[in-house]
Amino acid sequence: IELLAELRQAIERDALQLYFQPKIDARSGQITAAEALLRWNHPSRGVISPAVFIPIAERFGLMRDLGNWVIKAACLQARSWREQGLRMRLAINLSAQQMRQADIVERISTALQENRIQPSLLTCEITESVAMEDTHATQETFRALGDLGVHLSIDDFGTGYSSLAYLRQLPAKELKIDRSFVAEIDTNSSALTMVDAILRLAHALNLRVVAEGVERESQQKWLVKLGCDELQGYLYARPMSSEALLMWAHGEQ
Ligand code: G
Ligand code: G
Ligand code: NA
Ligand code: MN
Repeated sequence: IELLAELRQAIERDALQLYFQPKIDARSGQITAAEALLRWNHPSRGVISPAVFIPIAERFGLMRDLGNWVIKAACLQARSWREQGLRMRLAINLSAQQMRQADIVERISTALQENRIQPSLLTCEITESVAMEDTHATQETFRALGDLGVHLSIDDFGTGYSSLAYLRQLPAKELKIDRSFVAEIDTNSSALTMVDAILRLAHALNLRVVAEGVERESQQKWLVKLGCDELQGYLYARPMSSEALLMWAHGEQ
């Protein structure tokens, strides 16, 4: 298909872009991290969502090149920010296939070294459903990333089927509460109960908790009251270009 050939070209020609969305400390309001989110500005179709083209890349063998491009570009950006005086964690998303990619940890390790970034300053976000996959390759990657010193984050938490025993074994540092719970936290008491339960569980396991998709002050109020550690969403900032994030961060702090 046409889109596939164009995506291949876009990777080769660096025609992709990373946008970044901050995570905010719930107490201080300071930026703690920037999550890299991939964007493809197609010459005629406009901006295409990764929700559309990542599944295509996975299906047709392009995910490896695409994922490696993201890893390099994100680390390069983190270095550039550091040189401009902006220090914060960097977060990237890893797909199911990337977790099974044999040299994924080596790729990440190399990109960090080349840009002199400490592994502990990188967070890899992996969705709950992928994290719970007990294929040998996925679990091996989990362990090796933990050994490298990279922080692991369980993304979209609450939508999969975690067993508590399993969750306890994962070398994760962070858990992100899925947007669907946050969306209803201020209007639906069962969503509130879920978020409260997730926070208690996560804190008992020594995980930091990020709420994603925060759009309203009433949601923020509940999340702070329940003890959520970090917040992310349109209420604070939409995903934006690296230049915009630099300006935003300097304005905030
Ligand atoms: O940013 P947006 O809402 O368009 O993202 C849509 C989906 O694509 C989200 O699930 C997000 O996690 C995923 N995504 C965005 N960027 C990347 C990336 O660089 N790698 C992977 N694997 N997934 C990404
Ligand atoms: O799956 P993941 O959590 O990585 O997806 C991140 C996606 O969520 C990005 O595509 C981003 O554009 C989107 N997003 C970020 N903040 C908000 C928000 O406050 N509301 C909604 N609806 N989407 C958001
Ligand atoms: Na994410
Ligand atoms: Mn998420």
